[in-house]
Amino acid sequence: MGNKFDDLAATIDDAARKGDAIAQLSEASAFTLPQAYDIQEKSIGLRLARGEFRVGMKMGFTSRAKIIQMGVDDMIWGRLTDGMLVEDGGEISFADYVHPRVEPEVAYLLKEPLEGPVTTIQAMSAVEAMAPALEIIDSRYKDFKFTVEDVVADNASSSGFVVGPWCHAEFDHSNLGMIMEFDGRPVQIGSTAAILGNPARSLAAASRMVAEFGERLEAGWIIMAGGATAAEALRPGVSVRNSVEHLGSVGFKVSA
Ligand code: OOG
Ligand code: MG
Repeated sequence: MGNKFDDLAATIDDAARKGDAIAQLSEASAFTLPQAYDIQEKSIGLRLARGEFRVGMKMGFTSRAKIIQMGVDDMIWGRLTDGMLVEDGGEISFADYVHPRVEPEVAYLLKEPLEGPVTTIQAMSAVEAMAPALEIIDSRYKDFKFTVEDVVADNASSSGFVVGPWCHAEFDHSNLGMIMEFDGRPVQIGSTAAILGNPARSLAAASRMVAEFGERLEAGWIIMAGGATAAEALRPGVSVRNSVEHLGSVGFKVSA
């Protein structure tokens, strides 16, 4: 039945569900970036068909630290569903993942839709609130290595996201210090300034980038601005916390 992209979407969805590493999809036959977003849409479609619903989107490679760590120099985005949401203070099971990593982020909650190219001011006027956040990324590819097309097809490595307390965002949050701790020990220290100089720029970029694929950011959606620092490998038993200046903190635990 399905065409080649349906098959690739099913392969990546299976790998995510089973927590099994697979070879990069493009090794078998190359596809373009627009085709990679098509595979992503189809694989998320399989999650939606199982009853999950769309709750937002995530930006990737919005900081130098992430670009350098992963060797991919293009901003990318992925789709977030309710099935990926991990409760603040909650626990995840290491066995559900392939080789999970975590990175400190901030998240925006939209009160109005955002469509097409917008300025950062326009983007911020659609924001209800912002929050400290953590993203759990888990590439389905062996050794966490990929091309830009492969990582886009793999929903930009999204696996889980944790959002802390929401607060109003009508203040200059372009340079807030952030500390990510493992068991109370700092493992990454950064600033929201690492995210395109101001995470509001990531939100504006999100609106522009999804429009290229016929989407808009919807009211009620959560937008993850992208990792401010390199990601850290998770391990069983670790407690993770991201504290952001003025915003408070968010955390979760990996079960032993
Ligand atoms: C791709 C996802 C990048 C970010 O915040 O930059 C990302 C990856 O690093 O596996 O989520
Ligand atoms: Mg991220």
